[in-house]
Amino acid sequence: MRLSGKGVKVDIVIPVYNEEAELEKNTIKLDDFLKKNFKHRYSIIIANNASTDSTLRIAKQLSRKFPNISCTNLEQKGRGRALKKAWMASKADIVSYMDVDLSTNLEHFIEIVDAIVKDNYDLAVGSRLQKGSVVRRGLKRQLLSVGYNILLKISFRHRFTDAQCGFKAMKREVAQELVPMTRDQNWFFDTELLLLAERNRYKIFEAPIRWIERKKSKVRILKTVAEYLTSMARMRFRFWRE
Ligand SMILES: Nc1nc2c(ncn2[C@@H]2O[C@H](COP(=O)(O)OP(=O)(O)O)[C@@H](O)[C@H]2O)c(=O)[nH]1
Ligand SMILES: [Mg+2]
Repeated sequence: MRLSGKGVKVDIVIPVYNEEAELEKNTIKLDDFLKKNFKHRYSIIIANNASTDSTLRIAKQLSRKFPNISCTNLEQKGRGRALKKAWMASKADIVSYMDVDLSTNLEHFIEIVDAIVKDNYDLAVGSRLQKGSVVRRGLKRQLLSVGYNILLKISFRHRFTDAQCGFKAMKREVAQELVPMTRDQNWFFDTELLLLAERNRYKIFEAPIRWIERKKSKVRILKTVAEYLTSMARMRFRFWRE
């Protein structure tokens, strides 16, 4: 279904885990940016789980203070879990998310939402691995990301270039259909969602983005690589079976 340009509402989820240092500053920065530059109605939902610092307290304060900001909370860890909960509860026309460190230049948010509203794409996501992407990132993470996406391509022969970019938007009805098909509650959720989207013939727009990474990361590399490999194998078997 095509969205009509008028009266579109967008939900932007910010998944957070122990982000007391950046949460307030970056959420306000995002809200200010949207107030000035975004022509649709929007709401920012901070989706916390299992934080052991004052993230939840800060999220609650922000949601009391700013009309466009609210928060959700889950006891169990996992970024996928947080996104699923927030998206499935959404009543907006478009659901989206971005990492709290705002690694992706915010101008791209307008671009990916336009791709859905104006050009009728079903999903629109950022890519750090396309011609035209500008990426400042640690060498180790960049190599892992390239390696992972090559391996994925060999296994699934899909068209998208960056499965794991923390910057994605889609029609809510698409999320409503795809999210219940996903199994992962953690990082692989992003890959799973895009593979399922392509398999179900949804149109995916990829924007080459400007990505400047902060130094600290929540990703535990070895554990996550092992999780990706087993999840990939599981997904491959699932697609063969179906
Ligand atoms: N809700 C939730 N968010 C998480 C969890 N783990 C990481 N995040 C968030 O996911 C986003 C990306 O994390 P980051 O450490 O920047 O990952 P990187 O950019 O891939 O190194 C940040 O907004 C984190 O706070 C989690 O268990 N639950
Ligand atoms: Mg990051």
